[in-house]
Amino acid sequence: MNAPAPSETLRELLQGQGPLLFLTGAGVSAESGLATFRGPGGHWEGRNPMELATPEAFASDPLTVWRFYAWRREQAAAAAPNPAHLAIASFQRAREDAALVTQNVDGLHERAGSRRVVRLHGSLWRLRCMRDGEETDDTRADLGPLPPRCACGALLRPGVVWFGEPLPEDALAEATSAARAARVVVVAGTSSLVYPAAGLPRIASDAGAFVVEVNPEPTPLSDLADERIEGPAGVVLPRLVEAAGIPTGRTA
Ligand code: BJW
Repeated sequence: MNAPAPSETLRELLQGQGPLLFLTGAGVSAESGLATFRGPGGHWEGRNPMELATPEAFASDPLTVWRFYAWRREQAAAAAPNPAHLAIASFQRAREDAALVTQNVDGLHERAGSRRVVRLHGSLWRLRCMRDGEETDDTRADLGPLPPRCACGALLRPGVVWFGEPLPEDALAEATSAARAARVVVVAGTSSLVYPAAGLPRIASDAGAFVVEVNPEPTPLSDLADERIEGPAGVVLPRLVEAAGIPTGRTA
């Protein structure tokens, strides 16, 4: 797949020192076979995921919402990290000052080897008790009868952030400070429609960062971006990492 090469300005910035921020969305996992939210194939049993990813949907029909998330867990467990995830992990290994903020809940960045992942929208692999809010890790392939229940008898819910819910305070604070500090921000695979995540590149840009958008399609961020690289993240991100002089382990 063809994609434009990074500009000379961007190559120099990538080779230089100074904090860099990757901000990722569902498009980064598309080449692992996971559907994006707003793209083709995003519907589940004919339903729009945006109608299921709400506290209201869960309150009125926890079983259906849980069936959707059990399916998402299965899909994510069966998927493997792709060259985009691996490239970011290589960059972070080589450069201590590279931050990764993701809206994804699939765990593929972690499985690619990224050790420092700021998760803005939670994780498919965390469960939260509806009675006391306590969260636990749970990577079981089979959750048993749905909807799952806590040992205390209360309903469990997925440990993700739905529309209208606040983002985890510490993650949002960390992401905002990484945006303010960044010299370069690489925004990959997000429609840049969902706030507050979509506001981070503006914060970075206002603080002087060079903003790069990696996406086959234009988004509301495109006009603000200093550089747009139209192409799939799995092709473009390894090239950016190579442009920085960091080996990605790729042979082609
Ligand atoms: C490729 C590719 C390839 C394809 N390579 N690219 C300010 C203004 C307006 C509204 C708001 C605002 N502030 C807050 C709001 C409200 C709301 C919001 O943003 N609404 C907008 C939609 C208008 N935000 C919220 O409600 C947030 N909460 C909040 O603000 O709380 C405030 C509060 C404070 C105090 C008390 C109470 C409240 C919460 C947002 C939660 C979002 N949750 C979801 C579900 C997570 C769980 C789950 O996964 O099921 O997060 S919704 C969904 O959208 C998911 C995603 O993380 C998120 C973003 O989607 P993403 O990743 O961008 O995916 P897509 O599908 O949209 O785009 C994919 C892109 O990839 C496309 O561009 C493709 O072209 C591209 N692509 N293949 C590279 N190979």
